[in-house]
Amino acid sequence: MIALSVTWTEALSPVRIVSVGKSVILNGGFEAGTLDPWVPEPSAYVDYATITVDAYEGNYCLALGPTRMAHGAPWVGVYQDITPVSAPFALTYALKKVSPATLERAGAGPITFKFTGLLGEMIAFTAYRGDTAVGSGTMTKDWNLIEIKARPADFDLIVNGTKIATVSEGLTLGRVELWTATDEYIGGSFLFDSVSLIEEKDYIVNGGFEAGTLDPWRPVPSAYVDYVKLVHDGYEGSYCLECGPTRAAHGATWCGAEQDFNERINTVNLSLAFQKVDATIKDIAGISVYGVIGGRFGESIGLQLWAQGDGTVDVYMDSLLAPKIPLKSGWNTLRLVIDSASYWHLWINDVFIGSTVRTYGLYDGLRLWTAHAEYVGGSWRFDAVSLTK
Ligand SMILES: [Ca+2]
Ligand SMILES: [Ca+2]
Repeated sequence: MIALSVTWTEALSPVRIVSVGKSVILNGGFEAGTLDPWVPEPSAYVDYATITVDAYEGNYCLALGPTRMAHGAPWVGVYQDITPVSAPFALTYALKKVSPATLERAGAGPITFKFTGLLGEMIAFTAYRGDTAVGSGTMTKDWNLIEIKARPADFDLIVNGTKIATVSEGLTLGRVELWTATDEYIGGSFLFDSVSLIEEKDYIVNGGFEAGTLDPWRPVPSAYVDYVKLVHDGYEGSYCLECGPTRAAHGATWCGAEQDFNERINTVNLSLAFQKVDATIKDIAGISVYGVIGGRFGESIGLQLWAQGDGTVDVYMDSLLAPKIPLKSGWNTLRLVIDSASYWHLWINDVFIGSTVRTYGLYDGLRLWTAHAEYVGGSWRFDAVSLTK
C-alpha cells in the first residue's frame, strides 16, 4: 500500500480538468514571446500579427489586426502545420474582440465567426463552416473560450460552455490557422491565446458493450466466465457489463473483465457508469488501471467502491480515500483524472470526492471487477467506459 499524501478532507477545492492531455500545438499560449513556430500569412502583412501582453493566460497572446485591408489584404493570420489529427479531438482557444467595429470575422480551425453587432454588453455572432451558417450566439467583450469537440462523424462548437452547433462532418486537421478579416471597417483587431489541440483517442474498445459481445474485454478469472456477462438495460445503448461473484463461496474471490490499451500514457481521463444491482448486500467493486511495473497485480491501481449495505460506498484509492459516499439507485457515474504530475482527482455523480498522489503514471490496461466481502449474490454493472489522454 502507498500512503496517501493528500487526504480527501483537504482536497475539496475545484480542480481544473481541461487540458489534461498534451497539445500538439507548439507555443499555443505564445509564452515564447515570439510567433515561432507560427507562420505569418500572408507574409507581406507580418506586422499585423504581433505578440502582445493582454493575455488570457500567462504573459503573452497573439494580436491580429487587418488594418491594411483597404490596401488589398483580404485577411491576416498565422498558421502551423501539424501531424494530421483525426477525431476524436478537442481544439480550444481563447478569443477576445478588441475593436468597436462590428462587421468583422475571425476564426481558428474549421469555424469562422462573423460578428454582427452589440447586444447590450454582449457581441452577437454567427458561426460559419465555409459559407454555411451553422449557429449563432453572443460573446463577451472580454476573453471567450472556444471549443471544437470533434467526434468521428460530427463536431460540436461550444462557446463559453454553451453548445452553439453540431456540424455533421468528420474532421482531420493538418494545419491550424488563426485569422481575422473585415467586411467593411478598418481598424478592428482580435486577440488569441491558449490554442490547444488534444487528441481524444479512446483507448477502450467496446466500452459501451454495444458490440453485443465482450470482445476485446477478457473475462477473468476464466473459470468464472458465467458471472461476467452482458445484460440489457445499459446506461447508454442496449448493453452493459454485469459482474456477479455468486460462486465466491466456492473459491472465487473476484471476477471481472479487462482489456489492454497497449500504450503507456502519463495522463488518464477515465469515465464510466456503474450500478449496484443489490444495494442491500455488502461487496466490493473495483476499477483498476494497471501498469507494467511489477506486473498487473503488483502495481494495479486499487480504486475500490465498497458497498456498505445502506446505499453508501466507501471509496478506496490504495487506502481509504472517502468513506460513506451515497449512491443513487440505478446508474451512477464516475470520473477519474490523473494529470501529468500523477495527481488523481475523483468525481462520483459529478461531485468532487478528492485527490491523492501516485508515485508513477504509466498504465497499459483497464480492469473492471467485483468481489464479495460477506455475502454471496451481489453484482455490479458497468457501462460507457471511456479512457482518453
Ligand atoms: Ca498566453
Ligand atoms: Ca452500453
